[in-house]
Amino acid sequence: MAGEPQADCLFCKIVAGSIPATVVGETETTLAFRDINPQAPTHVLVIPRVHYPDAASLAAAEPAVAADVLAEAGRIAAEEKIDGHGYRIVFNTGAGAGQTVFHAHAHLIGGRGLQWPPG
Ligand code: IU
Repeated sequence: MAGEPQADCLFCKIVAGSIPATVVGETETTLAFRDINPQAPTHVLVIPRVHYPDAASLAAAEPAVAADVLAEAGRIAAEEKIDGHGYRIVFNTGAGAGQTVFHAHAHLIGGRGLQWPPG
């Protein structure tokens, strides 16, 4: 069923607590934790607790939860004090764009200068 945990999904396992993560934020609908391979001084992943393969499918099915993911990313940016210099919220979508984990997630990246366009 849409949104149900998937047995083979790494991020569903992090939500369930069966794989550890350095959690920096928890809400009823989201979980935020530090990326294990950080690309910047702050690199946090904000994920919905429900399983959808990417941000667009999450937003189509459960728009309020997609909004929660964005709001939580903003809250953590302020908490990490990266909001003053600017930060980026990225949803890689599809293998061709670098998506490797097919459970919707926002990358919150900041704490250093960021180039545009991204690679
Ligand atoms: P991507 O947009 O799907 O490529 O992002 C997946 C991210 O998940 C990537 O930055 C990984 O470093 C990160 N990650 C993690 O934080 N913990 C893990 O156990 C695994 C991947 I596997």
